Amino acid sequence: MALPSLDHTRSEAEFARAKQLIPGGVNSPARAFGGVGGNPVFIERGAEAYLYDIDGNRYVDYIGSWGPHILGHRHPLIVKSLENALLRGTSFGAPTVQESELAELIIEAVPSVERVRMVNSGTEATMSAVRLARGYTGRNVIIKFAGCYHGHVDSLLVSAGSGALTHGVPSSPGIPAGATQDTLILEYNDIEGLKAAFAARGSEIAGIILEPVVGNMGVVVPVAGFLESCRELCTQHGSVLIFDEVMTGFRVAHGGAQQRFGVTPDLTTLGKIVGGGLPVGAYGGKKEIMDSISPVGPVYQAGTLSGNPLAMAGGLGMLTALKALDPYEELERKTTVLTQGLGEAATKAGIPHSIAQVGSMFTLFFNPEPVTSYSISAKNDTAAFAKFFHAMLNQGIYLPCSQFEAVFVSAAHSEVDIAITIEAANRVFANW
Ligand code: KE4
Repeated sequence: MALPSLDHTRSEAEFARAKQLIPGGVNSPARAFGGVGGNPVFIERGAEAYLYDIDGNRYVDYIGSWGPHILGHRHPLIVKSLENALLRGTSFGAPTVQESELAELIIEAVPSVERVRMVNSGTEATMSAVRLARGYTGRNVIIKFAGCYHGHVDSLLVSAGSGALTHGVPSSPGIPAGATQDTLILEYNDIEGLKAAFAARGSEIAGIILEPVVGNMGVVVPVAGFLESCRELCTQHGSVLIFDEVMTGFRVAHGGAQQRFGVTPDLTTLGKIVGGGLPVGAYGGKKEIMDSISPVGPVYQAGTLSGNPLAMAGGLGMLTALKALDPYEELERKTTVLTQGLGEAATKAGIPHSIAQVGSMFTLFFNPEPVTSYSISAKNDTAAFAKFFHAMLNQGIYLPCSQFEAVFVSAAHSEVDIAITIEAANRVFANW
């Protein structure tokens, strides 16, 4: 049976227009369909578990804005919080009570965070956390792991995942050697390699930054002992352990991956969910370390719209709702039904694959080998993924447009949505 194909006439026209105005027609390369070919669809609106494009097509949305919409689009509590904030104004450049209220909810949810600073993106959060680790320790070397993506920070845009990996530029031009000479790149899940690095240069290492569950190589789960080794080695050598929980924070548990895996970092970076769909990043951790940040200490970081009232309202609506609803058990159950169904469909069709899932984030890899590191993820059959992606899109299923990303399930996805998705995959694989 031939698979359907949706009409994308208006999206194609708008994409042609956008490309005359914006590099690649997008304000973030991850959206450009570079990893799957074809043209992005232009979205008119989102509601609950669905996106509606400008050609009138409806999609079950499994990106959720690349992570933020864990409760689905336009959750009433978030909308109400934003509406109330808008009545008071959009930005003041002065402290507001709402910034303290969001800080309290973050500190309550993530006990390792004793002080927290709001910024405007995950990139700002990781950039600031790395500067803080260096300023606090007086050391320069930062360890990152190949395939992890921490935003487009100069010193971290080396062997990076997500869009950098998708577009084949894990180490971007335009970054002087001086910015990356102190960035030590290791293999994720390689405990012996980590121990060797500390044995050789421990006294120089300001810190480690890692995704405690990787989303940006596709989902990669830490092997037993890996996070614990990062913790122990940082403690032994006086280095700062930074968990980049921009994606995993409030996603894999209310307290993030550090709660789920029981390993406590010195600093945590947050983003995505913490803004409820508005631009919010945050970094926080031990008071002793955070007190090095201006104006208390000498490490400078600032931002005109940091703690912006509308963004705070988005975050307050989201975290208040998550605290009240506690959706995590049901989210994980629904996601497991989906991954089992997708796995059975691929197996029935004899398609080589593996699946990695933590909570409500997962990746269906077109790679039979369990993906535990960048070198393995680099062997993914991206052409097969692209074929799957478009065939699903044309059945109204909107997946991340790259094999090196995570699929996100929200509290708004119904059992019917999950069943529709599994059925669509069976149709795609039956026509493979
Ligand atoms: P932003 O600067 O894009 O808000 O956050 C950067 C970032 C930092 N750390 C982690 C673990 C992240 O996943 C991200 C951003 N994630 C990508 C998607 N995997 C953002 C999508 C995009 O670049 O458009």
